[in-house]
Amino acid sequence: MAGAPRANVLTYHNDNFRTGLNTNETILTPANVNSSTFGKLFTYNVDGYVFAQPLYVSGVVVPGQGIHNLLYVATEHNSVYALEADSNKWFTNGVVWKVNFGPAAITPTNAFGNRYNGGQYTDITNEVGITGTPVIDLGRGTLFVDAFTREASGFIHRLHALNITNGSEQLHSPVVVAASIAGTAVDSVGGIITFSAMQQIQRSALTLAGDTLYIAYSGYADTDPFHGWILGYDETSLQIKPGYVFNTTPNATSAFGPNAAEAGIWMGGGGICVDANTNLYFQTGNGTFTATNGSGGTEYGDSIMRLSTTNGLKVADYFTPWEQATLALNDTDLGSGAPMLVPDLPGTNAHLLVGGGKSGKFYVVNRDQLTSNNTHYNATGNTDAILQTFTNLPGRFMTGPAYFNGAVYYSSWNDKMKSYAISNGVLSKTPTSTGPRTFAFPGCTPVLSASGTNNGIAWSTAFSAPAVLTAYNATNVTAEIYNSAQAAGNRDALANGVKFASPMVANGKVYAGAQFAVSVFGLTNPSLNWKTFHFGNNATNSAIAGDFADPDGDGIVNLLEYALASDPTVASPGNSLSAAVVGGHCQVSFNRNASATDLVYVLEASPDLAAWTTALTYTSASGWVSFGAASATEGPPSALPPDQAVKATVDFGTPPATAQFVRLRIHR
Ligand SMILES: [Ca+2]
Repeated sequence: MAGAPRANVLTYHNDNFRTGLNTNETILTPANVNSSTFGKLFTYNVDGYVFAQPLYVSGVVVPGQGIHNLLYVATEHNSVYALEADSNKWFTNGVVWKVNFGPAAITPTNAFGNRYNGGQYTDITNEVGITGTPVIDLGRGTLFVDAFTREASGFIHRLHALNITNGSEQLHSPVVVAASIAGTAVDSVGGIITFSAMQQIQRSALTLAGDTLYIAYSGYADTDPFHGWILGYDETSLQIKPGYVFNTTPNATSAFGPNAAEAGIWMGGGGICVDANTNLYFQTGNGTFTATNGSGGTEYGDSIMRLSTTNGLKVADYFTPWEQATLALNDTDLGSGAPMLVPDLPGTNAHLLVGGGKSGKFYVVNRDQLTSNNTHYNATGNTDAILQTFTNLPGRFMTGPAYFNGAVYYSSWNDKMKSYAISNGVLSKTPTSTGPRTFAFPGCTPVLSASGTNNGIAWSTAFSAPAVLTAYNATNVTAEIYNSAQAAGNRDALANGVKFASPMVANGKVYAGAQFAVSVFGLTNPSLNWKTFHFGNNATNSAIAGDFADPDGDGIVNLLEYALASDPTVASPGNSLSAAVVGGHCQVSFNRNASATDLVYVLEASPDLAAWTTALTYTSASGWVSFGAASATEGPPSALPPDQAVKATVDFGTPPATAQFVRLRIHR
């Protein structure tokens, strides 16, 4: 499968619908994800908690260092790491580059976010730096991230645009986040509200739509005054585009009580959703609501919003649950959970949005018109004019949904992994299947991996100490096919968890962030990994994938194709092995497969083809070992795992007295 698609994960939950779905996964299947063949490969220790979902770019050419899949990890210590995604053997312990943006805000603190807990901010400890998931523009080779720093002048949010190859700041970067908007709200001065970094947490994932970068903000533990803000930056100039500032509660005065304004954008770390017409969808937390039909009100607490973006940010539609006043009064944010846009399906109501909130309700909405007859908000009744409302969740919905093959997956607090089939714009009334594990606070935020519509797996991370990575056959989530607590001796144990963490799957690996760590999971046998990549479901069929089979009929058996990083499914007579006399020495070159860590390479010499002596060996554990005058040099990888070719050149040293024969022997 030379043409097997390579996945990138450039934004939270894979796409701007926030489906969490990667359909280019050709290695991991329900058959091989179990604790016999799948597990933790290694862990990257990092300098802070990893709230942001890790991102991933396949095939980055690092100058002078070859081609690599890279993992991008942001921490609450205000660092961004680019890490080798497949092994920590390259670069320095796998770290391609790391940048730090300065001191994060140490917590607990009474300096900000001090409304609850005896005046201490404790929601995110032990520091607040980077919380929202960054976003990558692959065409520009740029990663955008918001960092929160504590400086002599106070607390600052800065937008950084980093070169994904080397971590350097791109042109115009960084910029201090600063914004204002007309309004008469409690914190306004002279009819202007000014963005206050200390009052606003950057919690939700960053969003890129066209050439506009959206960054949304909320409050630290509901500490007033704060608002929901969305700032739309031109990604070239890193300046806010005129008209691209939106405030959820711009005119909330003290007439609305002691907690006027608010309506933050948290969404459990989820991202603003974007449809094909670049409309933005998001949910707001509790706060002032005045947008009763026909009132002209501009306050949108506890609402699902659609903004148009064609001429600045404008409210295009909204849905507010009938009980919004109660939600606001009891800190029962709708916006604790994240929405998802459902990919278009046949039948009626092809354009769906699903999402839930802290009230324990889950909503299915027609995003072309969120409410029937544009009711928006039912001020006098106790029903909502939307497609469907689930009222029977076991707990608060504070996570995000995911999608695969006509089904929605979600779990609330104290809930289980559940899948619901979609038909004609509604979800099945009861789950299509339900998992066995109860997820305590805050529930789980699933992601899905699949090869097209086959081999679907639903993944999630349980927030616990340690965190637990779990996997389910997506077609029927009844059975947990894997969890990281199964293997003996804590083989697969994660670090302690962080709230709302969502794992990420790309190209045969699963990445799970936790406290001070990101762990990398995959097939534990590199040979099985290679065979599955090339032979799919035939990976364990010895007639096709066996070491001494030659399914492409080129005379090179699979073991040698594996060792030399060639494609076993495309006939390529000949191989990368070549010999020459250089400076009077015999030199042999070949492509060693750096992913074949289970193989032993033995270079041998003989004067007569009868007596062979070992000149050099290569093992993953010891590298090249010389048994005499021979030496080896290697270049950087010229291809991606699991065919990670590196050109090895072996010099046999002392000129032979007579003719010399050399050979390469491969074994496990
Ligand atoms: Ca072959």
